[in-house]
Amino acid sequence: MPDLKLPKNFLWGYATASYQIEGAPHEDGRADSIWDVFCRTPGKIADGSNGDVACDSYHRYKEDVALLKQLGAKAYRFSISWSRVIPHGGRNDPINKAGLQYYVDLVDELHANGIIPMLFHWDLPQTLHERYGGPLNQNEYVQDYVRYARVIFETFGSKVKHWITYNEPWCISILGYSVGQFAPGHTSDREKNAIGDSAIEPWKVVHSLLVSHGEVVKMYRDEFKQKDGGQIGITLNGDWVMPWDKDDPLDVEACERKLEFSIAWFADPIYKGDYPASMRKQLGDRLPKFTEAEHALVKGSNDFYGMNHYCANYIRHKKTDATAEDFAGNLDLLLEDKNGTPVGPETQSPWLQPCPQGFRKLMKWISDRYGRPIMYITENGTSLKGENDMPVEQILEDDFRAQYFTDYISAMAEAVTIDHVDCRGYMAWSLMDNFEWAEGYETRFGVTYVDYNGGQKRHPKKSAKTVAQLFGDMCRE
Ligand code: GBH
Repeated sequence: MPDLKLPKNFLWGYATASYQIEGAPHEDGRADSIWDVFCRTPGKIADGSNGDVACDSYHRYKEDVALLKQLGAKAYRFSISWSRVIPHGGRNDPINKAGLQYYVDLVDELHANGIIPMLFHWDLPQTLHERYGGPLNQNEYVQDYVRYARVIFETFGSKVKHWITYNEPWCISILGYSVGQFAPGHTSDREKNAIGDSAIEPWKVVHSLLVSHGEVVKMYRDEFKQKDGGQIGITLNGDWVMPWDKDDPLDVEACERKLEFSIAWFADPIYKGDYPASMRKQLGDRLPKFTEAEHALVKGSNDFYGMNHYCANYIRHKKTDATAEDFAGNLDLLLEDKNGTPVGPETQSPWLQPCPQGFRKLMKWISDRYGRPIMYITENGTSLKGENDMPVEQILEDDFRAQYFTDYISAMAEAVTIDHVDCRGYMAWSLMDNFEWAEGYETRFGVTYVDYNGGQKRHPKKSAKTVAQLFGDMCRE
């Protein structure tokens, strides 16, 4: 075991997201986001729940900042709810002072700690969705997003040194507009929707997100960066891939294609200036083209790469020529190999099987492909099979999660010390149990147990101690 050292100032901490923790969706002038509406659709959320109360962090943010400090965290990655700040979202809609104040108070409470806000973690103002289809209408959407970002940058100034424009555009696009598992629940891989054409929605949505990311980064660099001294980037999700049959060159190829469809779809335009050739080959004209102006905006638009990472999957090539729909629905993703050997132990999340070495490999893949960018791990964590049904005393002894963090954080430190990946921070998902989207409250991801029926009390689990210990030991100079 090599001596895994990380710099003393390595920024480690925890991540959350607005809709998953805040509650109070209609307090102080906030209007619906697409998630408020989606949760009201029968059958969409496993336990029929929603984010109406969640962890009540809207009222308990002081307690939660105290919790972060108690856990030793140096950084907090949270997200700002667009619907709180500009309830109807649009560039001509009024700013909601009370909603904005919540984040001002939160940031003030965090003061010395690393403050990493995200502008958008899936909760698009419902009005924008109804008005023009949100990101399906690039021209309208980009202008509204830029104005929202301007309001935020003007408010927070130099207090924030790391901004993130988007969380996981893959999920926004594929799960929201193709598979329909997430808000707004479009299923363009199977049906024609009222807005947009069938099977082109996901590719259009991403084009809008990338261009709006580029516009916001340009604005930040032109008008704020110098005086505020901050950095800005986007966060992408991505799991590691292994060939179903390592002796089948087609499976090996499919692995690379899978990474291109899930990561390079965004990172290639940002670091290299265009979508990957494999996507163009397969999607043809469905994949939008960058105009010269868009190209100039998007290429080079990252001060750092935000990486969310959870697991690995076995990948098997399609027998016939795959179509856009196959990839949109992510059907080439398989969890078991031929002998039925799972890639890792089961968790509560059907998509999540731990494979720590995959983390190191993917960090290196990203670092190599994009010229060794500065990276921050902006989410990493696990659920635990059956956790929600265990007695509290057992939940607090979450050895499985503690082991996950030990293995994954070590794998990251290997990527840094051995592979020389320029990763400068790590945020575990999540500070506390919270609303796990379509899985409701049945799946817990926190290092802190939240007693939803017991006055919302927060009880740190064993894994919280493990994470602090790991970084305490490693962050030496
Ligand atoms: C993150 O997304 C989110 O940012 C966070 O809000 C969430 O709570 C956390 O992870 C835990 O889920 O089998 O093709 O449908 C998770 C990343 C990537 C997980 C896509 C689900 C679906 C794969 N997601 N994945 S598929």
